[in-house]
Amino acid sequence: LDGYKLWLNYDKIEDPQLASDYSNLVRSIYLSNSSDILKNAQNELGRAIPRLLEKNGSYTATIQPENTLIIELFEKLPSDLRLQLENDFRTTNDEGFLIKTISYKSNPVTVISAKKDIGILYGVFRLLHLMQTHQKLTTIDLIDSPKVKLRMLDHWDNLDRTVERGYAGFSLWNWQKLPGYIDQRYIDYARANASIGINATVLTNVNANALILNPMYLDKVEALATIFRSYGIQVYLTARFSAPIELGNLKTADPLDPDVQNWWKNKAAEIYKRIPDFGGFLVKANSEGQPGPQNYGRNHVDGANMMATALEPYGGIVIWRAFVYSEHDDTDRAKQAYDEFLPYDGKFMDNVLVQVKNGPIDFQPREPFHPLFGAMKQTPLVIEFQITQEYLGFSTHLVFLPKLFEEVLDADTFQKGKGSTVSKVIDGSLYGNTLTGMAGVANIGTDLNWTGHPFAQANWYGFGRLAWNPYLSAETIAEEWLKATYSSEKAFVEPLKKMMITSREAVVNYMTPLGLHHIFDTGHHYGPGPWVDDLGRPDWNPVYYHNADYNGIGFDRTPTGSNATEQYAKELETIYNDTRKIPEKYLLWFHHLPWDYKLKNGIDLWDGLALKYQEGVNQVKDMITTWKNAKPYLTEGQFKEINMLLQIQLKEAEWWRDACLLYFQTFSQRPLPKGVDKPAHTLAYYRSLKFPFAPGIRPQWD
Ligand code: BDP
Repeated sequence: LDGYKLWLNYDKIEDPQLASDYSNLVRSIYLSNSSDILKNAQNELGRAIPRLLEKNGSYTATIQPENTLIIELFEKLPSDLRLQLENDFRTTNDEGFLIKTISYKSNPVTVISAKKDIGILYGVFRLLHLMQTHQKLTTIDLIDSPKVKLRMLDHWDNLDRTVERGYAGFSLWNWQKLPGYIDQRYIDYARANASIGINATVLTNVNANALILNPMYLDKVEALATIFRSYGIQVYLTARFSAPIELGNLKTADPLDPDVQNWWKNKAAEIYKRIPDFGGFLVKANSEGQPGPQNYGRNHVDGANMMATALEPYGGIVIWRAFVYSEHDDTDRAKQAYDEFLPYDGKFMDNVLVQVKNGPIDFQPREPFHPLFGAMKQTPLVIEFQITQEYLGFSTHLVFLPKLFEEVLDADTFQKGKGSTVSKVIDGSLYGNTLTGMAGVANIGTDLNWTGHPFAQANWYGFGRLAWNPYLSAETIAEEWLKATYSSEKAFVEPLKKMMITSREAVVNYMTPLGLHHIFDTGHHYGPGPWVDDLGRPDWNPVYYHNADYNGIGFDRTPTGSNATEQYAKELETIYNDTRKIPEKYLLWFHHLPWDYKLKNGIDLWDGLALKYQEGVNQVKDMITTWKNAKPYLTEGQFKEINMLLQIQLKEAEWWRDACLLYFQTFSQRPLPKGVDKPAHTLAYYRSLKFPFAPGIRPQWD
């Protein structure tokens, strides 16, 4: 009831036909449990079957003709089963699996098989998901393999257990009680991740503390790694570039200094002695005040390759972030990462990946895709999404993020001709790289329901599913999640699915319609602050991004302005430069336009903007109605919790609309069009609102 079980509810199957079909399927199970991962597969079956079917499955010690479900590695299957499956296994990879009904000694049997233990665990989770979502399973034929190698959660967790941009309580990692005390939450976290195929976790914040690399903390990391390993999850840490100074008493962290290089080599040896399958380092360097190679006159390649050299003997990797924008550079911030990193293409070692945020600014409700995707051809790029809702209403607003992720993944970069989508860059198919990855900044904390908003669980779930298969549609994911979490009733699922899908456009509309961006209040990013103009750096100020004046609004990124459009392939550059061709969702991202500019529907920009804000508010009202109609399928508690959250979302959507329109109106000097509600307060009132204790703020931010 409290949401702790996530999508692994395993509610009783009420439909008698389905229940009897499933009972037949688990009447006689063979499952080898010769490793920790396989034991966890068995545990999961043992947990789920009694709940789904109110009876235990029965198990045999060896494979028998009477078995109805055989779960075993491909190479250990009896030869007549192997023969029937051989072909299928040509297309699965090391983490893939197959669930297939075939025959064994003239009896029908369902086989879950894989090349490696982890595939078996994934296969078991998938079978349970199919039951939980009431799929017909009398004959199954399902082969699935992940398309991306690193499916990774980035935790922005600090050692004091605060979480940067975290809105779901404190950090799950109880550093003080580790390694002695193993919280059941670590296990349930790993189960949830394994159930959707997440196989990597970065435990610590990118704004890193060097202490995590000290032996005392490494003992604790080792304890977590031991649990996560048995669910196929590798542990990574963020590495503070200046750690050799802070921990090693060296005078420098210069990547070309032999003592520094040795320090990292020894550190790697020390870590791998404890954690032989340690994943590697995630590094934020020379970005927002973090130390990096540039402090010593070196560049990102020098820094990344130095660490990669230390990790390479153990098969470890470096994930180097491209989230850079300099305070000394007055180039459009949206252009800086591309300008800085493109010249490094081909210069990184083979065990380096560059991690690029989905858009060129910073996890906005909507951004065009980052121009490095497709452009950086010889360097594997990890795409970084933000699952935690820093700029999308924290964990108060219901926003289904897979819709946003899908938009980015489906975007065509045109960098190798038509059809060069971001997905193909990420899964390696466009340029043939084998090291591939997708990272999501986690939205998970100590809240009972893990993610603060119950529907934010869908964003964790959806991220995992898309990391597994970037070609899945947001609709499919919404449906899977709704069924696994709430109910498989069509009359419930259909309207709720629609609500989830629209929720992303709603937040864009009531916060930053038509390509507006970064107009959030300072530091915490809670609520609107389009008027803010007094921060230390121009590119931290909302006025820098919207450029509203008496003439109009928007950021000119065409050749008459910053010319950021030149960083995209010709095909897109032409479209983005042309107000008649550009999709209106990106209009003010790329163009500064007069208030009376005519939108495609013939109305003036000012009116259109105001109507978009209103549309966002209306969409939240519709979400509330949908939720009310779903009441028969919900417990009182479930209904109430989300109803309260939606009411706050509505209030905040109205706040956004009113505050932004009143402010922009001081420039447009035009009345609100018909259909837009009158603001509840004055602009002075909205500007006076202050939130010194808004959650998730980073400690080092003033
Ligand atoms: C921004 C966040 C900041 C992060 C930074 C990053 O406001 O807290 O440290 O991104 O990704 O979105 O490094």
